Amino acid sequence: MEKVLVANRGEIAVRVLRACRELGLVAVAVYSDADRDALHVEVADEGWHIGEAAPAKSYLNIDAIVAVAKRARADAVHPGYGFLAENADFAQAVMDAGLRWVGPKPAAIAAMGDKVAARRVAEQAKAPLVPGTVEPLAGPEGAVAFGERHGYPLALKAAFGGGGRGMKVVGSAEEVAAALESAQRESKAAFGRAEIYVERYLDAPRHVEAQILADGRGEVVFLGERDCSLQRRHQKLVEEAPAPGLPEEIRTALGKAACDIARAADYENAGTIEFLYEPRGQKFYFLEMNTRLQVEHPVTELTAGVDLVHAQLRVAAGEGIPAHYDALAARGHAIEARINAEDPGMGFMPAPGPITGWREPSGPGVRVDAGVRAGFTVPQAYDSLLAKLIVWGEDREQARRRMLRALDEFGIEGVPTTIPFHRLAMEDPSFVAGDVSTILVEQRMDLSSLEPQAAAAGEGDRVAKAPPRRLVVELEGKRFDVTLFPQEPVKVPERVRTPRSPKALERARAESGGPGKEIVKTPMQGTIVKVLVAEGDTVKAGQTIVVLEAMKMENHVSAHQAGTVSGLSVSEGQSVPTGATIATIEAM
Ligand code: MV4
Repeated sequence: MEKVLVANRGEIAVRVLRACRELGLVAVAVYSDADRDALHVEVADEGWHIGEAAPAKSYLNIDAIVAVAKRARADAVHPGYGFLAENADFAQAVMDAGLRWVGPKPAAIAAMGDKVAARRVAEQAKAPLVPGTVEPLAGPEGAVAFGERHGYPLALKAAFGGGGRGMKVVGSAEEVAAALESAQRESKAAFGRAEIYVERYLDAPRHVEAQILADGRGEVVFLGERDCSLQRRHQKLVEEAPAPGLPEEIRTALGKAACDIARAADYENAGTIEFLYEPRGQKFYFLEMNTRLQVEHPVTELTAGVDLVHAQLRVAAGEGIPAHYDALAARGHAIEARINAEDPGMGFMPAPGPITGWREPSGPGVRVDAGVRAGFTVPQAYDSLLAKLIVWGEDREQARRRMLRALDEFGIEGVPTTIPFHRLAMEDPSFVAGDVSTILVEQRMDLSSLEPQAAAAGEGDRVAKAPPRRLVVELEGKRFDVTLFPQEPVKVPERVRTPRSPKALERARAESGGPGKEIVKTPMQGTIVKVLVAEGDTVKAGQTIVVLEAMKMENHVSAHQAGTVSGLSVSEGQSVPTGATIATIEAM
C-alpha cells in the first residue's frame, strides 16, 4: 500500500490525509466545485476534481470516485465518515476495482446498516439489548402486544434508519396505529424502506459508545468508551472520554460486549458500538453499531494514547493490531467541542459563508482538527462542522477548564459559531458535576442568554491576514496550484453590523423599508424551495413568505409586520445570496 485516496472533505479529510503523509503514503484528495479552495486539497499530495458541489455529483458519486482512484493509481481508499463511509456498494466497488478498502467488509457494513439484523448479531453475541423485537413488525398488533407485556412508553424505530430519524415514542396503545403509519411513511421517504421494529423506550439515558479495532482474523481490542450524551436534535455537540462516573466493572462489561458483537459481525478495522446507559440501575443496552471512524474519535486517541487513523491504515495493509493495544488503560480525560457554522442564539441555524478571520487556540493539551481557514467560504452544500476543539487534562476538571480557556482563544470571524453554546455547556452545573444525559441540552440547560451573532462579521480586520492567492490549473481533471503571497494585507470588506437582539433586528428590518414598509430579506445564502405568497396578498405578522434551504435545512423566512405583499422578487428554485430582497410588506 503506497497511495491512498481519501473519499471525503472537510476536517476528516484533512485528518486522514495527514495520517497518510505521516506514514509515508502518498495522500490523494478529491474535491468538488465548492471545494477548489479547501484546506483538505491543500494538505494533500495530489488533488483531483470529481464534480459539482451537490453531494450526489461528487462526494456521493461512486463511479466518479472509483474512476479517479484508478487514474491517480491509488491502491487504497479511506472513506472518512458520512458520505459513502457506510455504503456497502461503495466498499464493494472499491474492492472490485482492485483497491484496498480501509474499513470493514461490505457484508458487515450491510448487516449493521439493518438495525434489526444488528440486534440479532448482538443477541447472538449475548450482549444486553434494550427489550424489543428482533424482527420487523408485521402490523400494529405486534407493538400493542409488546406494550402490554413491557409497558409504555415504547419506541418505534426504522430498521434502515439511524441518527434518530424515523423514531416515534408511543405513550399508549391508542397511539400505536397512527405512530406506526407515520414511522413507516417517514422511513420509506427517507431511506426507501418501511420496516419498523419496537423497543421499550428508556427515559433520559446516557449515550455511551465503545471504540473497538478488529484485525479481521478474530482479534478485537477495546480502546475505551466515550460519552456523547450532549446533543440537540440528534446532532452531537460535546463528547468526552472516559464516560464520567462509569463504574469500572460496567466499563469492563461494556468493552467485552462490544468486542463480542464485533467478532459476531466478522468485523474488521475501526468500529463503534453504541449503547444506552441508565446510571440509576447501572445497566447498559446495545443500540447500534457504526461501521466507520467517528467524528469524536480524537477523545479516544488522547486518552488511550493511540492514533486511530494510523491503526486503520495498518490494519487495511494487513499489518494487524499493534501488540500493546490490548493492555491500554485510559490516561486522564479528554473533551471535544464541535465548532459548527451555526448560530445557537437563532436555534442553531446553519450559517454558511466566508470566513474572514480564523485564529486557533494552542498550548498544553489542546488539539484543533479543522477543515477550514481564513479566506475559505463555507459551502452551503455540506454540513456545518468547521473544526473540532479537543482538550486533554489530567482529570475531567482540568480538561473542562482547559476547554473554557481554549474556547476563549478561538477567534473566528465572518460566520456565527457554536462557541458561545460551548462556553455555557462547560459551566452548566449538571455538566460540571458529570451528570450528563441525552436530554441535558434540550430540557435542562438554560440557553436563554445566547444571543444572535449577526455581528460576527466586520470584526475581521483584527486577525484576517491576506489569504495567499492561488492560481488553480486543472489538466484533465488533475489539479496543480500556484500560490501568490501578497505583499500587503488585504483589506477585509467592511460589513454592516447587525443589531444584536432579535427585537432590535426586527425593528431595523421593518425600518429599512421606510415608514410602514418592511423589506423582507434572505437571512443567509441558499435556495428558495417554496414561495408561499403572491403579489398583492395580505399577510399576518409572523406569516411565512418563503422557505429557504441552506445546508440541507429548511428555514422559514417570515414577515415581521402585517400588510400587503409587493415587489416579490424571488421564485422557486432560485439561488439567493445573504441579504437579498425577497419582497416588501406594506402596512395597511
Ligand atoms: C432510544 C432511546 C430511548 N429508548 N431507544 C436516538 C437516535 C437513535 N440512534 C437511537 N436513539 C434513541 N433510542 C430506546 N429504546 C433514546 C434515543 C435517543 C438518543 C440516543 C442517543 C443519543 C441521543 C439521543 C437523543 C434522543 C433520543
